[in-house]
Amino acid sequence: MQKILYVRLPCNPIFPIGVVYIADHVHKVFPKIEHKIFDLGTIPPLDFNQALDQCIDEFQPNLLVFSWRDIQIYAPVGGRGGNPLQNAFEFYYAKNPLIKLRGAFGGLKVTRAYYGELWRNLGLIKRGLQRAERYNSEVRVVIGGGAVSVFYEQLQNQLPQGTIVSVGEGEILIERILNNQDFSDQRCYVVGETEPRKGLIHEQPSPLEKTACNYDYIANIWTEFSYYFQENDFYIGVQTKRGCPHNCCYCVYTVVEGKQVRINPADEVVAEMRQLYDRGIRNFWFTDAQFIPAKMFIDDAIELLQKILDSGMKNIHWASYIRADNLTPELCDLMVKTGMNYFEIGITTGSQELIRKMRMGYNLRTVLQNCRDLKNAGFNDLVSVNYSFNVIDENFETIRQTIAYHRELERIFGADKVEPAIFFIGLQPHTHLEKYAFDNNILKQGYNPMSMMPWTAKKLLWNPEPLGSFFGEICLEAWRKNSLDFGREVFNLLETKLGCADLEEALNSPINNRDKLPDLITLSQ
Ligand code: B12
Ligand code: SF4
Repeated sequence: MQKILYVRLPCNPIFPIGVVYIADHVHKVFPKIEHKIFDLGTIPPLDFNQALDQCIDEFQPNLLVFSWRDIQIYAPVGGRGGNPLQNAFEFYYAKNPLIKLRGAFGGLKVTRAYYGELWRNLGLIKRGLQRAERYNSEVRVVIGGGAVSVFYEQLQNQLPQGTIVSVGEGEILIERILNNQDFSDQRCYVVGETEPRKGLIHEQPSPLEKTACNYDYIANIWTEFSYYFQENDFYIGVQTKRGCPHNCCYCVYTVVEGKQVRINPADEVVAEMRQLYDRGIRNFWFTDAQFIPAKMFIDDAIELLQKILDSGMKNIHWASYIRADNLTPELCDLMVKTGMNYFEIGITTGSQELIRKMRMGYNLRTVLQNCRDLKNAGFNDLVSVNYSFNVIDENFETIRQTIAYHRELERIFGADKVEPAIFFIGLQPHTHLEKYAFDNNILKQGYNPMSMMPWTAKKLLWNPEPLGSFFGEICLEAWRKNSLDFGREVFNLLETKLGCADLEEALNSPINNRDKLPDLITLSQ
C-alpha cells in the first residue's frame, strides 16, 4: 500500500497550488493510494521540525514529495529581512559612509535570512527522510516546485543521495514512480545516480490534459486547507494554461513551463473555480506564465471569461500576468465584467527600441491602444506597471522615452491609478541574459546563481555600468525623499534630471539601429 506525503516547504502564505494539483492528479490515476498534504507555510517557524516529525510519525509515508516554491528574494519591496533592493543599493552606491554601513548591515540581515532559509529547507528534507526511514527503509524522496525548477543544478550537491529532483511540472513523473516505470525520459535526475542532462530544462514537458481539481478530495487529505479561506483578501491560484511561446531575454518561465502553450479546457477551469467559490473564495489568481500569451490565444481567453460570466459567480475578482499587447475591445469588456481588479503590465521599458533588443516581441503603440480600450470598457482599478531599467543598451534617450510612455499611461488611467513598480532584473540561469553575461565577460561559466556573496550578488542584481551608479543614486534619493511612493519618486527625479522625450520617439524603433544591436539578438537557446 502506497502512502504519499506532500510537504510544501515553508513559504510566505501563498496557496500551494503546485502540490494540490499533483495530489489531485495522482488521486485520479491511483484512487486507492493514501495521500496527505502537509503545508509548512501554515506552521510557525519555531514549530517546523516538531510538526514535520509528528506528521511523519502519524502518517508513516513511503513516498515523500517535497515542494519548494521560492528561493530568490530580489524584490523591490519589504520582505524577508528587509528591502533587499534598498539594502543592496545603499551598500553598493551610497556615498555617505553611514548609509553605506546601514546598507551593509541590512544586506547582512537579508543574506542571513536567505542562507538561513536555504539551509533550513535542506535540513527539513533530510530530517523528513530520516524520520520516514524509521517506519519504512525503502522510502523515496522526490523534490520539485518553482525554486527547484530554476536551481536544479545547484541543489544537486546539497540533497540526500537518491533524491529525485524534478524540473517543471511533476504529475507524469510521480505517476511513473508509482507505477515503478522508467522515468529517465522525464525532466529529472537522481542525486548520486544520474547527472542532470545538459539542457534538461529546455526539454518539452510531457503532454497532460488538465481537469478540474477535486477540492472535496483535497479537503479530505489536507487538514489546514481552510487556513487560506480565513482572510478574504487571499488570491487562490487557478491555472488556465501552461507554457509561454516568447523569448524575453531575462525570463525563465518560458523554459520552466515550455514554449508550447497548453490550454486547460474552459469548462474544467470554471468547474474548479466554482468549487472554490462555493467554499467562499472570491479572489482568484490565474497562475499562468501569461494569461494571454499571444494573439492566437485571445479566443481561448474570451471563451473562458465568457463561461465565467455565464456561470453566475458574483462579486469575484481575478488577477494574472497579462501581456497587454494581446487585448481586443471584446476581451477588455469581458475582463472588466468578470472582475479583473488588478492589472500588472510587465513592459519593462517604454522604449520600443529596447523592447526589440530584449526580444520581448511586442509593440508599445498597441499596448497603449489596448489600455485605452480597457479604460473605455470601464476598468477603474489599479494598474501596476513593471519597469526594469538598465537591462541592455539603456541610455539617457531611452530613459526619456520610458518617462514619456509612463506619462501617457497616466493620462489614460489617471496618475493615481498607475503605479510604477521599479525592478532591477535578478539574473536567472538558463536565460538569454545569462548567456549575454557570459559572452560579455560579466559572468564566468560555473558561477553560482544562488550565491548571495556581495561580489556575485552585485552582478546578479542586474544594473551594469556605465549607468549602474546613476540609477543607484537616483534610487537612493527616491528612498530618501519618499520611500512610501518610491516608484513615482524615481520617475519624477528622472524627469527633473533628464527631461521627457516626445511620445512618438518612444514608440518608434528606427530600422538603422538594427545595425547596432548587441550580441543578444543573435543568441540561440
Ligand atoms: C503566478 C506566480 C506568482 C504569483 C502567485 C499568485 C498566487 N496567488 O498564486 C505572484 C505574482 C503573487 C508571485 C509572487 C512571487 N513569486 Co512567483 N511565480 C508565479 C509563476 C508565474 C507561476 C507559479 C504557479 O503557481 N504555477 C502554477 C502551479 C500549478 O505550478 P507550480 O506551483 O510550479 O507546481 C508545478 C510544478 O512546479 C511541479 N511541482 C511543484 N511541486 C512539486 C514537487 C514535486 C516533488 C514534483 C515532482 C513536482 C512539483 O508540479 C506542479 C504542477 O504541475 C512562477 C513562474 C512559473 N512559470 O512557474 C513564479 C515563481 C514561482 N515565483 C517566484 C518568486 C521568486 C516569487 C516571489 C518571491 C518574487 C519576489 N521576489 O517577490 C513572489 C512572492 C511569493 C510568495 N511566496 O509570497 C519564482 C520562484 C523561484 C525562485 N526564483 O526563487 C518563480 C519560479 C519565478 C522565477 N522567476 O523564478 N508569483
Ligand atoms: S516575460 Fe512573460 S511573455 Fe516574456 S517569456 Fe516570460 S512569461 Fe513569456
